Amino acid sequence: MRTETARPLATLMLRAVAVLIAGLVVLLGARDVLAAGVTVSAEDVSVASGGAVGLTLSGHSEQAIGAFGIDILFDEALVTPHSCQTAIAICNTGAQPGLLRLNSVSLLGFSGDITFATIIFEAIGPAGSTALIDVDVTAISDTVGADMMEQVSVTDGSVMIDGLAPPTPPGDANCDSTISAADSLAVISDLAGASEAACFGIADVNCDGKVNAADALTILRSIGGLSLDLPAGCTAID
Ligand SMILES: [Ca+2]
Ligand SMILES: [Ca+2]
Repeated sequence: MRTETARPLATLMLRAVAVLIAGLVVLLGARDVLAAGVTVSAEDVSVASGGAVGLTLSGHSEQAIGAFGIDILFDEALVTPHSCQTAIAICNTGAQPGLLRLNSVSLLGFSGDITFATIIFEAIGPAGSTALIDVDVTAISDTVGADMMEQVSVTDGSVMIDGLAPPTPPGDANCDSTISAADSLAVISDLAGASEAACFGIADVNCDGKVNAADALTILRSIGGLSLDLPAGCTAID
């Protein structure tokens, strides 16, 4: 009889240990998921020397992000930021040489798939060089201010400079390597939905973070040699 009682007891104990181990595995797994809870990734893009290219910084977070600071470091001898398009942050393209700074705060927060910013870089380095785009999350918290740094996983990006295609300077909305009235028309036509401008993304020539009719006007005024009202750090197109 003692043996028959001891066997079910041993079985119960084994089952309890198995449940405990399973629980630990689930907990450890949950911690790993939490550890990779926020992703911030820069693209790898390529552009001809002398041209401009949009590089998007995007990511994902299940938990709402209430505030963040992101530094983007790059070799200023190879690339220079022309403008920065973002709907959720203040973007300073001229924080320091080789440094672009994004800062944001939101009471409601950002979650799900997030586009932090699209930066228009001009490739000023020689063909064959590659500029590392170093992403550094300097601060991040949830909507009540709790730190989320331990959840962040960052992927750096790069701008590969090649000589394969003719360069497309900022404002060259139709990608024909020259700035002309055709670019102004291309922007307006795209906005109206009449035809798509192949390089619409690099047409934010007044550096206000969006491409609209004001950019079409700025292109025309630039061509005509007329005065421009550009914010500090926004270089006029040639
Ligand atoms: Ca053009
Ligand atoms: Ca603009």
